[in-house]
Amino acid sequence: MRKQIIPVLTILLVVAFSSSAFAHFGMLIPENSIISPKKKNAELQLSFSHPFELIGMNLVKPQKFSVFYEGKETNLLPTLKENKVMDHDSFKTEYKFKRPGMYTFFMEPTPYPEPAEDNYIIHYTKTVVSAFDEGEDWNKPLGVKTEIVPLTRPWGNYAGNVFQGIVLLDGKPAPFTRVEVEFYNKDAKLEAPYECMVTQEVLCDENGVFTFACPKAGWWGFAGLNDADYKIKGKDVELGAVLWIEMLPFKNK
Ligand SMILES: [Cu+2]
Repeated sequence: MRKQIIPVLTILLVVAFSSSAFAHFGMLIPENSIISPKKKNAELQLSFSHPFELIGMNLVKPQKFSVFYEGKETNLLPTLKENKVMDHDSFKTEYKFKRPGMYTFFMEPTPYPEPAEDNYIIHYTKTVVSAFDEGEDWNKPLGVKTEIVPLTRPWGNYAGNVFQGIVLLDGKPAPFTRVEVEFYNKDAKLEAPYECMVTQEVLCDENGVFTFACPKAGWWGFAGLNDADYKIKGKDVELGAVLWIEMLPFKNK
């Protein structure tokens, strides 16, 4: 009996640790967070991935993918094209920014069954793009199930800046929410000195506010995680409020 149980347990543990060691993130990454009049088009990539370790998962067609501009939501689902990110199924689109201002892209994925955690994961994912250096009202919520509302302007930040946001769940601040933070290790040049440093963690305060200083230029993902008050097929559901921001370096003269 023992001899059989030990290998089975070992396999279970290996499976459990190998797939949950790094945090997964809904990813919505545009070519640039600031659009200049010289190049009005930008590609956006939609995926569900481990952004630092560059391990992909398959993303099925999202339930929702849209852009909010001046309070108006436009459905972009019909524009999605199949794509590969980190060798896994994902989507992309090409968006043309016609007018100045702030464009918030939003993806609500189809619930992802995660066998390692025996649950479902839904990451409500946002990113904000400023066209032609403009944008106002960047701290207005979209009004979705859960989201990060920025307290720091979500574009035009220097690497090293502090970023602050509020995690909302059902429109209300979610105190003491755990926020996982990860750097998108896009060109695979970085390695974490210890495995615990792949994903950084901060907690929201009693008002649902979190604070994080981004030490490096590039894309940073924040995922405020809460348990849903419902189940899917009898299993728990992890709700992620995910926001991606780009930190930029100074330019030399
Ligand atoms: Cu994962």
